[in-house]
Amino acid sequence: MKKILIVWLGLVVTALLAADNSVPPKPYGAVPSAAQLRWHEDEIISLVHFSTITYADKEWGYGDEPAALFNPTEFDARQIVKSAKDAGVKLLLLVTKHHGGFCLWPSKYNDTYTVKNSPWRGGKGDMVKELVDACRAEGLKVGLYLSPWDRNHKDYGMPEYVTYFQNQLRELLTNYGEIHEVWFDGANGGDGWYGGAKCTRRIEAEKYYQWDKVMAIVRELQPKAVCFGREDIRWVGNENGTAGDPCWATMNGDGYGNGVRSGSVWMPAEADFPQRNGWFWHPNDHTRSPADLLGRYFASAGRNTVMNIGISPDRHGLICAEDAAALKGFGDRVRDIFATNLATTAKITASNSRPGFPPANLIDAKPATYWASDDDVLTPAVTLDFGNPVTFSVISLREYIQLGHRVDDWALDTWDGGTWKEFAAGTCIGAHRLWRGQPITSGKIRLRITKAAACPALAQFGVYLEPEASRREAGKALANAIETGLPKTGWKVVAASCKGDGELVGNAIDGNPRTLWSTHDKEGHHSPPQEVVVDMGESHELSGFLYLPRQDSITAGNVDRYAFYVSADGVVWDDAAAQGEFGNILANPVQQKVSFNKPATGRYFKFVGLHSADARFISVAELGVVAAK
Ligand code: FUL
Repeated sequence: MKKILIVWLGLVVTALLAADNSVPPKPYGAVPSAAQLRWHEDEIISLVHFSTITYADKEWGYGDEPAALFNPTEFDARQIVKSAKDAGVKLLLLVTKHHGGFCLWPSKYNDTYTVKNSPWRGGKGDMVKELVDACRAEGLKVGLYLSPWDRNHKDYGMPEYVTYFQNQLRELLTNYGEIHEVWFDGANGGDGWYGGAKCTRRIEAEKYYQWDKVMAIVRELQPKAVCFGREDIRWVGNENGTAGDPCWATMNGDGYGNGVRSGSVWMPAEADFPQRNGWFWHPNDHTRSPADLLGRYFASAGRNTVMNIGISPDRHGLICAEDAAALKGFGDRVRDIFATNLATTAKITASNSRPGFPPANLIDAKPATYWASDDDVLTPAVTLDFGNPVTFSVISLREYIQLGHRVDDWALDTWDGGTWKEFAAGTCIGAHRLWRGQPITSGKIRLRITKAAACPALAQFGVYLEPEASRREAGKALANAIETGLPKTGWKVVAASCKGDGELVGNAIDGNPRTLWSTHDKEGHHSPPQEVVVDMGESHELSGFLYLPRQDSITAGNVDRYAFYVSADGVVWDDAAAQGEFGNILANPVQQKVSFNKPATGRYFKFVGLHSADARFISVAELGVVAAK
């Protein structure tokens, strides 16, 4: 009897399967791993930069900033995590050790330069643990950034350091529970303190760290983690949070940038940028407004990348009120825009659907269901019929990326009662593609896939109306804040080591950030050091100076080491009022603001570009000075 029942049940199941003739499309090209898929879903993540250099006003530590500086008396991990969560952040990446080498956890491999050696929590604290615990309590995933470059370590450049680096990675990936992202920065080798040697150490980054071993540690200890900078996730190529359009998730091997259509590996881009000008907190820095962050969200998460906002605790160990408010303001705007998907009220039809993959899957709010066309239908269309006209200004499209990047081109139309009118068109969709425009009113919206490499498979077609107040703010271009400092009226260049083609040296003080002084002329390039002397017309008491690198997306000539002098008569020059490094200026070419240790008074200043990254010449978009209060 039991046997008969089993046979009968078997027949019923077979019959049911035969009736469901739905066959999913075959994947096209490279597809994401499970870990990459989870990362795509996070959409907004955040890097936290905090170290001894928060107290030394630097972007890159030289490696000799005393551990005794590190004493955030009000440090509150929960406040930091909550501020990020208010912005909609799903994963928080902690910079456990930046290039300066100071470790935020009491590493057993380092007795000289960690939180153990600082006054914070009496040398008994573990900041990585506190932040990880706070993330878990607030429901955020955790990622860890460990800088390969270490300007503190005496062995940097030698095999011993690689062992140290790998030991630390093992320690971090063992002691702090589940980690979802491991971040390796690309800045590597150069000058540093190196245990007191104070020298330059160059390494061959691809070979030196033994990446195969490093990756084996990551895979062994944290199989759910994606790795930024190697194999899984690539850098988008700038630090302003904007992806190219298109920005494909596929690549041909490691690298960075906007991807390669039909590349052989799935290695999507992360678009990182600091919420302030720099990655570390600096006094009197600017914070980006909610509207600015929202613009970057559309240009990153809305272009098939993950948005990574860099947040930075201040010297108290807190996200300052201004930054916390901007993060929340941004999160509120995103939540408001996407609160109501108007598409769910429409009748949805498709020009073609394969059995089992109806267009209704596009508006069911389930990322796991999708609409797909028959294999031989590469340019299908989907129509939303609202019955009555609706007003919208944002469209959200998502491919079912488990099946790869299938769509090349698409277009959107509205129905004016008699004909269809195209209002938007684009290329890559991928994990998420957002269109943001002026409000449009129509009773029908149509999505046309106009080119695809394989039959399209889409998980979402969303339609939203951005609140008027938020839309009005959007007009502001995404620009980095530029300070002018003291007015430059009456300023004159009185000497320059090279005036540049056509006496361009005046461009350095013309108040126009778009014009440049570069030290090349008919004779060719003039390599650093190069200097300019400016007469300000009258004497001022100064607290610092401003250097604006070129803002034309080219980094050639950007000064990365400087000296700045102030003089009463332009003849006698005392010691430099400031001398140092513009850390990270290549990746993040924003205005540099340097504060003097003590005010300097004079009518003349001299700016010396001691070194530039490409070492052939220097360039300056603008110089300025800040008056002492
Ligand atoms: C860069 C680093 O050099 C910066 O200091 C920062 O950590 C950023 C996230 O990556 O390239």
